[in-house]
Amino acid sequence: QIVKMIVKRGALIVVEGVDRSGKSTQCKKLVETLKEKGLNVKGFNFPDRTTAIGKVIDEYLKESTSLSDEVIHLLFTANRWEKMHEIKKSLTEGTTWIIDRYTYSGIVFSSIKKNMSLEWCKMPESGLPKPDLTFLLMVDDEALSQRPGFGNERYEKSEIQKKVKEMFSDMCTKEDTWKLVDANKPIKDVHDSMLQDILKVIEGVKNRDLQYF
Ligand code: DGP
Ligand code: NA
Ligand code: NA
Repeated sequence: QIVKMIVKRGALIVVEGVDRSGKSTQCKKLVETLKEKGLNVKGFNFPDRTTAIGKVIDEYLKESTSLSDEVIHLLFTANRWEKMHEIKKSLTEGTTWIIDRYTYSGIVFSSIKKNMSLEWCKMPESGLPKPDLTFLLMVDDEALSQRPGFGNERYEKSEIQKKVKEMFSDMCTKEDTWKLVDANKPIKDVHDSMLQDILKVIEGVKNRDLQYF
């Protein structure tokens, strides 16, 4: 008799939000907590600045290089594609991934630029795995102004962040796998609520196939 081992897949969880909304802090804590609970989990942050493409992106963000809007858009997407083989394999082997920024940042940060249509921006993302759950961390403008200031990277300007915030909010109301998170609350409260949602999703996706854009 052949006993077939069925490996339950891991969940693909994405955290989006404006700069300084606490994404990185929450991602780090979530990975720690899930590990403590004995779950297989990995944290990751896009853009991955360590690859050859990532180094060009890093220079672009630091404004030490300039590229056309189309070219940088495709590089950010390529930076996700170059990690995809590893992520997909790992998900099917049962590891949950918590990813700080993904396709949605790609679409939003590019499509707010002049002459960059939403449809064109979405095209190269087609075929990437769809997150099982996407959190949108939202912070009131007033609370945001109390947090440590912006750095001096290309997009760290209030008029850009305002447009980004509006477009993310709009996406969040339209997509049923998105969850709005009130990130004005203390770090621990935000963490606890995100954790509960993630645990439910990990349980729920076990026997469901990964979806693709
Ligand atoms: P982070 O390392 O998470 O702080 O991201 C760096 C910056 O890059 C941030 O301002 C958001 C922006 N960004 C992240 N992903 C993308 C993307 O896919 N496309 C574009 N145009 N910008 C992105
Ligand atoms: Na940032
Ligand atoms: Na546009």
